[in-house]
Amino acid sequence: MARNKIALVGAGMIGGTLAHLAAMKEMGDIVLFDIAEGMPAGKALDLSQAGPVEGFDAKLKGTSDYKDIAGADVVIVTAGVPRKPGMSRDDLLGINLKVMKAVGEGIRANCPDAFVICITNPLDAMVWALREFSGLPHNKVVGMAGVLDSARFRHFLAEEFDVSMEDVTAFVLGGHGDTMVPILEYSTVAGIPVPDLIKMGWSTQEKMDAIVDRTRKGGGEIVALLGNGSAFYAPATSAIQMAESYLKDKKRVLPAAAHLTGQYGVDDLYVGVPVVIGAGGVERIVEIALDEEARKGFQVSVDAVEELLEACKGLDSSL
Ligand code: TXD
Repeated sequence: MARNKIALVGAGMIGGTLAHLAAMKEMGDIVLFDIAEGMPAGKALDLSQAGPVEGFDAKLKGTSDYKDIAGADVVIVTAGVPRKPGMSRDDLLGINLKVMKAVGEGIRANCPDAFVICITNPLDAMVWALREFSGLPHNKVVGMAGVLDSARFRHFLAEEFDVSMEDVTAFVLGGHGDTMVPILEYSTVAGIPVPDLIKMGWSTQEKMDAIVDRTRKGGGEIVALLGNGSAFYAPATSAIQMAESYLKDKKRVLPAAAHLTGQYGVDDLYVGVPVVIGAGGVERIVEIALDEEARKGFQVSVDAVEELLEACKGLDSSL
């Protein structure tokens, strides 16, 4: 059986880390695509030279030609520019929208059967636009944010409870970062819900509130520390988990920005919800009953995504 092919569109900090992880896990042959001259080829060559030491067999290629992503099974998109001082939200939106258009057309022409994971910010709007420009079925295009947000939440909870990260599960809904809605009732340590752990005296509501707040601002905390750029290790590993679930038909239940068609009262919008990812792409959307507080929090996310989409439609008349 031929190896899988993984195309990474955007070979920057996350793209390079994705390539490293995918190679180490022998997920398939890897194409690093970027508009930056030489850089993707340099990363591909550097990573190839790690192969003999690590003992992985994966062909890596750097390119600026969309033809090289032909036949990719998975495409992970990080292409775009970060917000720079003096740049308005709409400036950023306009630039990254154009990037999504080029990437979407590249995917449509070269690998229309791929499973596509978008990471570029502002995530919930960019994944929607990428789906529109690529024309792929909605179940084959998802956004990565929830796995990262819940990983941050799980890390902080495991620290607070002083237990293994492996035994902590977290349930998050909604948009990336600020508008994330953690559901404590469904977040557990070895199956014990967080509210029960509070009753058991393991922590307090105040500490949980502080952890939720820190999780929401998790991206900003890292940006401030790095001083130049944003998080890349955890975002990359989160997207790899989603790609593996598709390639191995694992049917993992993971939070992702998925296209809703009435679930949670939302129609034709990408919002973060738990989904089942298997060989069919997004095979199922997990819809739970929300209490009043969660519903309100979720609505804030939905409103924020809708507002961004309106801005996108104003910037590109084909949307
Ligand atoms: O949870 C999440 N979704 C996120 C999202 C968590 C962290 C970071 N998040 C976003 O991912 C971040 O705001 C960015 O929009 C992306 C990628 O982050 P990264 O840190 O990898 O950014 P880089 O290092 O700037 O890489 C982006 C690359 C860079 O090499 C550019 O040359 C390239 O994108 N680029 C392009 N590639 C292909 N095609 C086009 N048009 C293009 N334009 C820029």
